[in-house]
Amino acid sequence: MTIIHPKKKIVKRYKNNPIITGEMMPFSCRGVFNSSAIKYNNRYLMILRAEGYNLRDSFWLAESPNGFDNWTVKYQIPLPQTEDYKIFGDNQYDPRITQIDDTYYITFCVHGIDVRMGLMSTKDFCSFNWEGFITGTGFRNTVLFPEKIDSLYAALERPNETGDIWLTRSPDLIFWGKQEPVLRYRNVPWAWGKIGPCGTPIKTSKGWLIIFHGVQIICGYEYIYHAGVMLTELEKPWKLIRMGDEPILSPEEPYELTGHAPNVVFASSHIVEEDGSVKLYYGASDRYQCVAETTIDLLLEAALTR
Ligand code: BMA
Repeated sequence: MTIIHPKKKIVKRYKNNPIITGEMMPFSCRGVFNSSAIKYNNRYLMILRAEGYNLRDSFWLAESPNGFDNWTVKYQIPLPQTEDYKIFGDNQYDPRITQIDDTYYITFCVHGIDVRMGLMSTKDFCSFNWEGFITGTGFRNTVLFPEKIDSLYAALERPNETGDIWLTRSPDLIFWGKQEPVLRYRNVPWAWGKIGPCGTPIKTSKGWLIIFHGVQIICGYEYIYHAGVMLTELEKPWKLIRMGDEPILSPEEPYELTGHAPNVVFASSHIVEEDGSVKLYYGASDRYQCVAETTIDLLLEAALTR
C-alpha cells in the first residue's frame, strides 16, 4: 500500500493518541471519531460521534481540562424530535461546530434515503435547537464561516456528485444559494477521488485558512484519507489564493492504518489558541478520536509555500 508522507511535519500528533475511544462510552460502542471540539468559556468541549455495534451513531458531550486528555463523557445530546427529522433521518454523523456571535451552530450529516446536512444550535451546550435541513440530498461536510461575508452567512459544502468544495450563501442560515466553486478535487494532486472541508474556516490577515480532507484512490478500491490546507480571499472566500501541494496529515500510525476504515485521518475541527497554536482534532480509521498540534504560522506556510 502506498502512503504519501509529507516531507516536513506541519502537524505533530499528540503523544497519548488516541484521546477518546469506544471503551470510554457508557454503552456498547465500537468507536468514537470525526468529533468536533470547541473552547467555550475557557472550557474544552467536544461533541463526539460515537458509533454503536449496530452502526448507528449518536452525539455525546465530553469535556477536558486542557483539550488533550482526561476527557469526561458527560451526556448524550438528544436528537431532534421534529416530524421532518424523524421522517428523513436514520443516522447522523460528522458534527462541526461554528460560533457565530453568542450562538454555536452544529452542522452534521443526516442519513436517510441519501445523505443531507442538518443544522442545530445551542447557546450553552445543554439545550439544543433543531434549525432544519440546510441542503437537499447529496451533500456532506457543510461547515459554516464564523461571520457574515458581504451581509450574508457563508458555508463551505461538498456536493457528492462532483466531489469538489463549493461556497454557498444565505440570509438566514436556512435558505442557501449563490454558490461558487472553490476547489476542484482534480486540482489536488494527492486527492484524485474527492475532497471536503474540515473545521470552521480560520480568519487570518492573509486570507481564510481552510483545512480540508482529500481522498486518494488506488486501483479504484483502496481509499486513503489525508488532510490538506488552502487559503482563500477574505472578501471573496471562493477565490483560491493558494493550496498547499502536499497533505499536512496522512495516515501513518497503527491506529490510523487499521481500524474500521483503514488508512483514514478525517480532520473535523480545531481550536485556535490566543498564542497562535492550533489543536487539530481528527478521527482515525473510523474508530478513534485523536488530536495533533500545529500553529497558524505553520498552516500558512503549508498553504503558501509547500
Ligand atoms: C466519509 C464519511 C466519514 C468517514 C469517511 C471514511 O465518506 O462517511 O464519516 O470517516 O468516509 O470512512
